[in-house]
Amino acid sequence: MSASDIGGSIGSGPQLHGRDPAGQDSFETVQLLTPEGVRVDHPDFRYTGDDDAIRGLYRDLFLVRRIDTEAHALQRHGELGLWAQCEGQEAAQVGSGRALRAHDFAFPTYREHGVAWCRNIDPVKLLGLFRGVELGGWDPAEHNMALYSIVIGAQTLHAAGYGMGLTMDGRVGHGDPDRDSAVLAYFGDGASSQGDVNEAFVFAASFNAPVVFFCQNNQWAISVPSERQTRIPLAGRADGFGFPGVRVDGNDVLACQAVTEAALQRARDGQGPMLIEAFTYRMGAHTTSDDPTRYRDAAELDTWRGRDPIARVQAYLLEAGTPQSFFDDISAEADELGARLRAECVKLPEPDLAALFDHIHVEPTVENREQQAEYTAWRDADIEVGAAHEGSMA
Ligand SMILES: Cc1ncc(C[n+]2csc(CCOP(=O)(O)OP(=O)(O)O)c2C)c(N)n1
Ligand SMILES: [Mg+2]
Repeated sequence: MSASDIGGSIGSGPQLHGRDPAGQDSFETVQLLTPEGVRVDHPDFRYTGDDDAIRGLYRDLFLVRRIDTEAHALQRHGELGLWAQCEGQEAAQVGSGRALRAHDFAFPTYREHGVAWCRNIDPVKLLGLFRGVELGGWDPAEHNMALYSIVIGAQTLHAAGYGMGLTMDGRVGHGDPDRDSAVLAYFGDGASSQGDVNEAFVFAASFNAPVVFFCQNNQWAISVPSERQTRIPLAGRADGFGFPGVRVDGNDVLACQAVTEAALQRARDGQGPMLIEAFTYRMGAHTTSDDPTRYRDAAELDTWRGRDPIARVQAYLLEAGTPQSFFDDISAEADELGARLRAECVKLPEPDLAALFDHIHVEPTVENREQQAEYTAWRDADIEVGAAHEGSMA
């Protein structure tokens, strides 16, 4: 099976960036909305929504960016220990996230704030993890989205296993939209070098699992550029594993949604895995602990600012006659969301550390209970010593 079976093909495509040491620009890239906001046709992939749907996507993109900006500011104010920005990757995340159906399941990394938004996860829950007061933040079964994975690539194996389980449970290939399901596994260009990711590809291919592997190639793995991860475009790797690979303009929300919808449907229909490489750019730092000015050119960032995923949707909508009041309303909604995030972040409750022991196994072992008792005895003694010490100082 090759990429051309589903529409992706190797050929000349739009030049999307300046650095090209690995021949990256020679792989066809699916694009349906240009950086100038002009809709273009593709022979194999079509965005089927109307302008109202595109206005909905604009709202998603705009609010996700506000979540990211607010969380970044909260970290700088000392309210979060860390934040991993998704600025620049909103289209890849919202486009793919909106392609999911309610009963599909997503496996994210730590940067998929736009996907969490599409899975109806309250962004305050994202802050809990980065504030260090939550072990995860949400119930994966409630949202059909796993918790963030900091262990690079590990979630792709979980996704492959979950996909194999869907097949065993008879939830693939019945032509029943209420029953057939697929899995969307996110990972980065750096993660593509991990053994876990390659093992997940092998398992998913061998068992024809309904898994769509969605690689956000944001061109950096902390300070390591993507040309140190691969000498061929990442989408081309799929061929070696026996499933199709398609590269999509990751800053084009329409193309990301159209390609992911096609791949998920293919998986639900029982045609097995597929790799999507969303070619995008990490506009921010790796995390708030990183300083990208030490390893990348300011000019590169400027080039990619010109391909902003939100600006092109706005340009299209303005040209299509969307009134300014629509954009003003979304902006006001974003202000409200930002204010809520700031207010609720600082009110997040401190965790009861003794409860950690409750979550190690479904049924706690005798050892778990003993350790919990030992911890609470130590904690309470410490509190008493502290209180006595305070008393003696008075
Ligand atoms: C197994 C493992 N190895 C190393 C790390 C340290 N680490 C954290 S992020 C990162 C780079 C990941 O890059 P990429 O996959 O491109 O994702 P991005 O951060 O660009 O979204 C590394 C090496 C880790 N978290 N887990
Ligand atoms: Mg990366």
